[in-house]
Amino acid sequence: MKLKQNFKISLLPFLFIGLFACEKKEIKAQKIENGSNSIQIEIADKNATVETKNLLQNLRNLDKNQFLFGHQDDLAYGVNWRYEAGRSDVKDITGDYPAMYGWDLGDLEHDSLQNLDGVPFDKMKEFMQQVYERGGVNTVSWHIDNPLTGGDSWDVKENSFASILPNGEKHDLYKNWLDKAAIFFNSLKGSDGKAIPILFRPFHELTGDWFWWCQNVTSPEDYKVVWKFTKNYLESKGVHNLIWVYNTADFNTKEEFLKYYPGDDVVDILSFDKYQYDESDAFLNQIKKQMQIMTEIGQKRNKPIALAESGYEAIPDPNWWTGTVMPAVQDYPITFALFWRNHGLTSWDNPPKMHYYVSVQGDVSAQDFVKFYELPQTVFQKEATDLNLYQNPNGKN
Ligand code: BMA
Repeated sequence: MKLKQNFKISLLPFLFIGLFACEKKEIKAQKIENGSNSIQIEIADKNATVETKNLLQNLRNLDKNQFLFGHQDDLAYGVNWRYEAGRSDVKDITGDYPAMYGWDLGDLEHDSLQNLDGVPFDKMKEFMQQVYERGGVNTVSWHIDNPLTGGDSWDVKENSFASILPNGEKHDLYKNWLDKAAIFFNSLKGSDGKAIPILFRPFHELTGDWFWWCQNVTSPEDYKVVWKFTKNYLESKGVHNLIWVYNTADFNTKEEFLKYYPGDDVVDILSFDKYQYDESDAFLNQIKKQMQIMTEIGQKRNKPIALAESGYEAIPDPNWWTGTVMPAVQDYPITFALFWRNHGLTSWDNPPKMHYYVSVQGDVSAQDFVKFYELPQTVFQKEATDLNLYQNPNGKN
């Protein structure tokens, strides 16, 4: 649409916001129309709760041009604050919360009161409840310590993964750790008394070489056995609120992406993680290739796809959100894209540096993040609430 030349400049921003809002509404209306006749998917857990099944189906039904925007630890802390009720770096800058919230269980295995990044587990539960109450989505990863060495997730010792196999020397310890996860998952209840559905992404970034479950120290067979064991074991403990998310780091071919894939019957969503590290085009070129590969696999197997983690530390590029993230994902039907945590100044680097992945006020990328928020493709909390992600897309329940 061509705008009149003499249109009052001061009104232009309002017109644009209005146009975006209309476009957003149109896409949503299409989505709801498509909802009833869209492809049904089978959830991996045959006894999954109704809300968990509904969530998966609603993610599947999301308009292929739209995706949920997610942020790790969003409600717990931001670049310049820690534990202020209701605060969020995303909300500070856009006026809206993310639609998806990432949390990590690292250190739950030791009965620690807080996770590896200092988030108290009781607070995490409260945040997850708040998210569920307003119709947002929670996703969980687990930087689980190395059961063989007692080191952390990054302790890449040979045979660590094999040690948790059903006949392995650390299998009982692993079961003990899963018991704690089961208690945690079973304790997540909304004010309606229903279990809060969680997208669970265990043993993530498996094609990397930095975790004790990665491909350099783990065989595909062992990975698949442990995945299935983990799922069965949690289900045997009454956990039925999980959507199982398969996740890789880099890959170049379909075969590489699927080498450790434990099977269509035990996985609900396909995903990979990808970060930008420098100004070159490498990130954009590679992520598009990977998106294309994952899209084809997802279509063939009828699995929703996602960018489970991404980011560019401290976002030095003023147009990163609309100039790189959107070109990276807009041609592919991803259901969500989650950006990593806004820690702020690190204590573990010398000299300390800024470690955060969503723009804050005053950043060179701040305006662009607001533009990204306003795009019809990006779904934040207000829109997610309207989508009723926990209700039956066909109108029942
Ligand atoms: C990494 C960094 C670490 C953090 C870990 C797990 O990317 O953010 O500081 O401990 O993720 O959350």
